[in-house]
Amino acid sequence: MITVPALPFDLSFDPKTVALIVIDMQRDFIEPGGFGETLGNDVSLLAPAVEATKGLLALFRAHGWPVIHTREAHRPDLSDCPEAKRTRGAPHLRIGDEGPMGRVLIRGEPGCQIVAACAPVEGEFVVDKPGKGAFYATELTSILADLGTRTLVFAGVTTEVCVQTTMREANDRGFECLLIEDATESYFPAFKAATLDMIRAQGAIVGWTAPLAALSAAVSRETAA
Ligand code: TIU
Repeated sequence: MITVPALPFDLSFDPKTVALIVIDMQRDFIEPGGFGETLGNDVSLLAPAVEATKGLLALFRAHGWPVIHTREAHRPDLSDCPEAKRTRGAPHLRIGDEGPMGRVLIRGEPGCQIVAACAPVEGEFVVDKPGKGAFYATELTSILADLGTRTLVFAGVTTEVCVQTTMREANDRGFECLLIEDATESYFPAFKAATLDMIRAQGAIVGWTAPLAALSAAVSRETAA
């Protein structure tokens, strides 16, 4: 077992049943000209999550533990994008519109791709999801059942939207969830802080949080033993 000094208390997991899920580290959210910016956000606020996510990916790859990437990605005909989502807010580009990185949040378009530093490698799962939660209308449930996953380690963007939604879905399905604090960011720093608090409140009501360094050190201690 690996025991991570986390909040609100230590989390122990069996490395045979752990998986990493990296939520929506896409150009559309992280780079200028994409969906995040068209919603009026300062996308540079998400940049710090890239380095820690890269480190987390390296840790999982070094141990051969499963990695799942998600993308918020709609079909080109928008048949999986309800009007309630497409017409939300007053962006200058809506989902499906042609922008500087191709059609916004559409499968296969340049903006929809995961940023190069966190790109999937051979053997990793990539799940395209039409919603905020990664379990809704995707194959994630069966992927995790096949892997025998019990503990999910989370990274990605944005903390209070797709990351938190997916953590709550995972918690309802019986997974233990650990969010890596420096591998997630929000366009609203106060929302990130509040989300971390909400997740671990009431005795880990949704899950645990810890910095990457705490997980890495715990893994090194156990694998050296
Ligand atoms: N707008 C925002 O903060 N996030 C999203 O729309 N999607 C994700 O979080 N991936």
